Amino acid sequence: MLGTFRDYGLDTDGDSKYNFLVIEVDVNITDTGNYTITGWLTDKNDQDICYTEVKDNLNEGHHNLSLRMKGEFIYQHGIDGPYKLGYVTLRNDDHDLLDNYRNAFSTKNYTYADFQTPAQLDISISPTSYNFGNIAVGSTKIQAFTITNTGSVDLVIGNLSITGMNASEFSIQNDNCSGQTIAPSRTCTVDVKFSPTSTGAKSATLNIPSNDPDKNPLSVSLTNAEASSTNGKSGGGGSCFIDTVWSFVKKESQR
Ligand SMILES: [Ca+2]
Ligand SMILES: [Ca+2]
Repeated sequence: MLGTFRDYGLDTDGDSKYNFLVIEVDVNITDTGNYTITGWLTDKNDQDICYTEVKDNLNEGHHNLSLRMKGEFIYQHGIDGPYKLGYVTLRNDDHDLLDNYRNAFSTKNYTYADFQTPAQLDISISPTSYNFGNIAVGSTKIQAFTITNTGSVDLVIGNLSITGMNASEFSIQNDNCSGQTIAPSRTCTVDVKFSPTSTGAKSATLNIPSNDPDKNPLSVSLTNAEASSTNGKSGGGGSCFIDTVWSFVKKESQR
């Protein structure tokens, strides 16, 4: 049977923000076995925040188990406490419902900002695109790019690559980024070399895969002077985006 409850905030990484709201549950067991306690956390208006469970093999007698509610969920919910254990259940190995309570417990008066800010995965690069300008056939130009971890957790970078129409005329050099783990606010650098083998508009894309879910891969446009002047002429003062799409459509239709 479920007994009394207590709560406290638990900071596991020393940044003074609670990684967990822990609700301790006293439980009285009459038969030794495996048990699961599941708790649903709600705000004071009965809106769900998250749920968690704790499983353990318990001997007959009194025990104290901890439900660890993830702090990030509480922060994201954005409502100050007190929070409530809106529903809690005790089940055995056969999933039989042995005990349950609604609105079992109300926590202390936390504010949501007491809890952990969600981890942010953010990659950025400078420059965000590059035009190598007018490079004669047979000569080369090298441009450096700096990748920065602008998030709050480690950025894991995969293998950089160059793809696109003229990929073979661009190459990656001095790659200090591929396969590296970049700490927050830290940077890595990579060079891209452009060596045109013929005249005309050239374009390719530098691809940077990483664990940033909304920019994977991060794409950097690589062009030369002819590529940009082609786009400029065909547009007649229209938007660059439409010019680019139109020249792409034309190239596709010529195939
Ligand atoms: Ca913390
Ligand atoms: Ca991101």
